[in-house]
Formats: sequence, C-alpha cells, structure tokens
Amino acid sequence: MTELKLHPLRINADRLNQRIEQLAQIGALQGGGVCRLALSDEDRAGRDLVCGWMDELGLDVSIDKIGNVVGLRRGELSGPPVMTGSHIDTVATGGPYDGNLGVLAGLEVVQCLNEAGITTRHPLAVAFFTNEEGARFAPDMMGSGVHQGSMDLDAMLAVTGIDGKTVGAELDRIGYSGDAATGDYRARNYVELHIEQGPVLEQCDLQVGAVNGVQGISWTEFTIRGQSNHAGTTPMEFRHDPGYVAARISVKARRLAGKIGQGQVATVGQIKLNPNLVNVIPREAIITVDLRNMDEALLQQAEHQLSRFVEQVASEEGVTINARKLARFEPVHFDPAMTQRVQQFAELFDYSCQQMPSGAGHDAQMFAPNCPTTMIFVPSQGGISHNIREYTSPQQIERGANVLLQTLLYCANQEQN
Ligand code: HGY
Ligand code: MN
Ligand code: MN
Repeated sequence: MTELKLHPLRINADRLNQRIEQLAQIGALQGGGVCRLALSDEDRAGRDLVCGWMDELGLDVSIDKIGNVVGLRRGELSGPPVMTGSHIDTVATGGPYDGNLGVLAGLEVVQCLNEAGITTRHPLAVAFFTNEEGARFAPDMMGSGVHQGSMDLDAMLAVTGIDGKTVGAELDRIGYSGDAATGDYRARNYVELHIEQGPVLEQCDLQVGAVNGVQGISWTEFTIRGQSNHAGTTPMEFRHDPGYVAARISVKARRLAGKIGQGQVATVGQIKLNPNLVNVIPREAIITVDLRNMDEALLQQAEHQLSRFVEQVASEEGVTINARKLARFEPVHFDPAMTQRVQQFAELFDYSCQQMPSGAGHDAQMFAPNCPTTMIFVPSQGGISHNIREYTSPQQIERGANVLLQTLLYCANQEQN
C-alpha cells in the first residue's frame, strides 16, 4: 500500500454545517426532523437549493432521465471523474444528515479546492441520486441503480408509489426529468460520506468508519385477502382473517431473525388493514417484510423460511396471499484498497477508525460493481436514524468531511490514467 500523506487543505466545518442546517429547513417537521420524500414538492425545493449551490461553485450541472443530478468539476485531463455524493430525499420521519451529509460534504470539498485554486488531474463530480430511500417508491437506491445500469430506466419510471403516483409523472411534475442518458455513466472511483445510522461507532468509541461493504436487502410486500365479516356475529371457526395472518407473519419475522442470528435482521415496517374498522373483520391486509444479512446464503434461508411459513398460515386460515418483491440486493463488498485508504487517512489525522460493513443500503453499492468504491462513516448519536432525533455533531461531521477531502484529492491526482 503506497505511503499516504495528508494534504494541508482542510474543510470549512462551519460552512458545511450551515448548509446542512439550511437544507434541513426544506421539509422541516414541527418538533424536529425532516420529511422530504422522493419527487415531492419538498424534494423539488431541496433539489433547487443544491443545484443553485452547484452553479455557484462553477460545476457543470447535468440532470439525467431519472432525475439524478451530477455537478462536474473539470480536471487537467478529461475522462471518468472521481465521484462523491449521496441523496437528498428522506424518509417521512427523517433527519438532516442521512444522505444530505454526503452531498453537501462533496460540495464543501469542491469549494475548498476552488478557494485554494487547485485543479485536480482527473475531473471530480458531486452527485445526488433520485429516490435513494425507496420509502415512497420501491425499490430503494432507484436513481443510482438506473445511473449505473443495474436497474431499467423505463421500468423504474413506471413504478407506482404508496400514494398511487408514478415515478415518471412525479419527475415531470417537479421539473427534474432530464436529458442526460442513464446506465453507462462510469466514474473512476466513488467515495461516499454517510452517517452510520447504527450504534457500532459510538459503542466502540470510534470516530470514523472505513466501510468495506453493504449487507444484502430483501423487501417483500404480502397482500392477504380473506372474508370481511361482523366482529360480533362471526364464530371464530368460521373466520378467514387477513389481520390475524399479518400478525402471525410479523411475529414469525422477528422469531426468524432470532433463530438464524449471525447478523440477520427482520422488520415489518408497514401493516395496512382494510377497511381498518374496530368492529369489522378485515377484508385485506398488506404487510411488508424487510430482511437483511451480510451473508447471501443466510438471507436466502430467511426468505425461504418466511415464504414457507406464509404458505402454511394462509392454508390454515383459508386466505389467499400474493407476494410482491419490492427490492432485492445481494451483499456488496467494497474495494479493499479504497477502504484501506480511508482508514489510513483517518489514522493520519489520529482519528480512531475501524473497517465495518453497512447495515443500511446506500447509493455507493450501485457503483461497487463498476469502479473502486468505498464509504466513510461518522457516528450516529444513540445509533438512531430514520427518526427525527437523528444527530451527528459538527465535530464528527468535520472529521468525516476531512477524510473525504483527502481521499477524493488522492484519487483525483493519481498518476495513472
Ligand atoms: O433502506 C435503506 O437501507 C436505505 O435507507 N434506503
Ligand atoms: Mn442514506
Ligand atoms: Mn435512509
């Protein structure tokens, strides 16, 4: 591994934290937190603000056919850029850092280079990708998946969200349906700064995480249909109750994770009953199950055991169940040399740092098959995220952004073409 040394340039932490606070005003929730669902009016306003900053920084801004926005900073050479970025859409009860930090830290690096009059050998690009969260339109990492060619543009534009609108129609409505082609954009390297969103760094008293991969993700929506009936007059042996089946699936998912162990997690995030009335046995229940594991074989085992259970409980209760896969990503391993570089720069700063996988999905995982990719984590207070109490301190942000600056600068000045 080549000996690395720190470049004297440092980020302006106050400016970065001010931009984070300013962007967080868009979609701000009463009592804290942010709701900026993909392709909503709030997302449009956030996009307008960040594109304005990209223009001010002299970046060449391009928008592609699924609304990904890339700000390009020219280098001495042309060719694939060293890329950074993340997303600015949030879940409905999000915080100010998830995704936003990675985009704004990238802009901060650009502003530092501009102020220092530095032109890097290779171009640099800062991007935000459409619908990373997948909360309104599944799957998640949709924009970066289309950008890097692992998801089909037309199929994604046709996706209908939880509110019945399609991605394509909402993209047109907010004015971010661009002309740039998708699918074959290649970066030289991709490095993403992100909050950990989990408890590991804080519990291990570490300042920075050098991320070596992302666990596999499996999202399934089960639509269960039975016999709606009167809650009082229907004897128990005559019932075909989707609500009861949904509850059993929820308990099974939790028990499955406990039985498999080895990092297996399972989450039921949505249960919708129809007609959802106190004295009516539901006609229909819709439940989502999110399974994740760093080990693909274990993830498949969990999926298999769950679907077997679903079949069994459906026949016992005499209901029909339709399963729809909302997202499926295999575990991803990042480039060891890139992750090692992040760790080395962190240690050159005397930041405590260890290599770790990511529990959350990220845009970076879409780049990993196509270019040397890694991520930098900073701690989440209490391991909390996808929650209005999400918090990472300005000092922790400064550390992560400085490691990002060093890593980007190193990659963008590499000799070999
Ligand atoms: O679900 C995830 O892991 C990411 O936040 N989209
Ligand atoms: Mn994120
Ligand atoms: Mn998220």
